[in-house]
Amino acid sequence: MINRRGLLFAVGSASICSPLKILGADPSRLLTHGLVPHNAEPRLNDLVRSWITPNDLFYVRSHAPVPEIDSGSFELSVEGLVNRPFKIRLGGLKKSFTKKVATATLTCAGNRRIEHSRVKKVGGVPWQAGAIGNAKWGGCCLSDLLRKAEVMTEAKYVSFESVDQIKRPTGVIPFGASIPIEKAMDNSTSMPGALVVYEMNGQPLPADHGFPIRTVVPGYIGARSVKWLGKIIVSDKPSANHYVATAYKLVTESTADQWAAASPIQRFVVNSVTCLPASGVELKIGPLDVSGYALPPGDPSRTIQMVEVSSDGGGSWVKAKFTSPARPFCWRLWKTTVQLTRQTEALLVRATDSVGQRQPESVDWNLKGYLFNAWHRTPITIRS
Ligand SMILES: Nc1nc2c(c(=O)[nH]1)N[C@H]1C(S)=C(S)[C@@H](COP(=O)(O)O)O[C@H]1N2
Ligand SMILES: [Mo]
Repeated sequence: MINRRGLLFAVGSASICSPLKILGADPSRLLTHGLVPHNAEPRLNDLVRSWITPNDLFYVRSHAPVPEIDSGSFELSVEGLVNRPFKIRLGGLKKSFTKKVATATLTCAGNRRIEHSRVKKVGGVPWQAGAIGNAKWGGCCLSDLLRKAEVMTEAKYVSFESVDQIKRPTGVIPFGASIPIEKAMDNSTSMPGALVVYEMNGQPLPADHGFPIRTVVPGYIGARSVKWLGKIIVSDKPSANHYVATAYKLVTESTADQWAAASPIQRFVVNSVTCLPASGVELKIGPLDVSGYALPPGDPSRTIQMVEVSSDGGGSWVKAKFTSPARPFCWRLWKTTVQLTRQTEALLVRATDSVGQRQPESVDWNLKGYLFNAWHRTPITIRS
């Protein structure tokens, strides 16, 4: 499929038929799973180049077309179990609340789904390992907005509602999420529990990433970071939105009982991926430079402590060096050199966090292919 910027690489089965709009991400630099709604991820060799992911290389996951919003008149509403509900424009948000810039990794719960599908086929966007990125998010602390609104004592959850329009078999719905009130109000560390964001890496939030306003919830799966945010609703219950009540749960069968019994996924899990070399390449016997990313679990007290790579199927492991800091909620880039032998069939990588929790060798299959964090395997061929 050709567009005016050159070749598009369609890696999914999604058909690409709509005219292209450049909306922040650069489709010519991304593997495109679909254009409307836009779903795309960077190639792993591009992704591993910098600790901060440039906006045009940041994965995009949208369930509907980007809504058209006039940022001058657009109002964010804070409502529900609060004494003083209010509405605020982008200008007001910038003026009335202290600006906070925080670095946090965003990752889709479906990252690495394509590997999950090899165990047994799953539906959904067939993500490789690029549905992850690390950005400097600029905005204000959700807790500051909630304090201004005066949260009532009955409050247990804070829900986010978007203004996008997602077509579902049951009708058109907005995207939604909710987080516990403790997470929403958390201001205990240098990292706020949640941010109301209007800047990404020093730029106004690109349209694809939620312009003019989105939430970013450090440590939680990407689905809790709601783009094109229209409402913040304080409640005594979690959101009834489809993306909280049904999707983003770990189930093995689509039965009403299973959906009801499972709780919504919130935190992401410890993970690591080899980005270089690419999967399937032909290489010579001898030393090989390897690099990639590792993600701590979304727990404020944990960071990445160790990354190990094996070129002999897990018989021996080489410890990688880190090229970025150990921080909660942020990925950590690593590199090392391994020896390839005639027997090498693949590279394996596994990460361990600061309390000694190691990535599992394999994971239980789930229907939607979420939270895949088995040891990452890069098959290679030895040149004879
Ligand atoms: N309004 C809205 N917010 C959304 C989504 C969406 O489709 N609509 N997708 C969610 C999902 S599943 C992910 S992984 C992240 C992706 O954020 P990004 O596109 O900025 O990378 O946004 C989340 N927020
Ligand atoms: Mo996602």
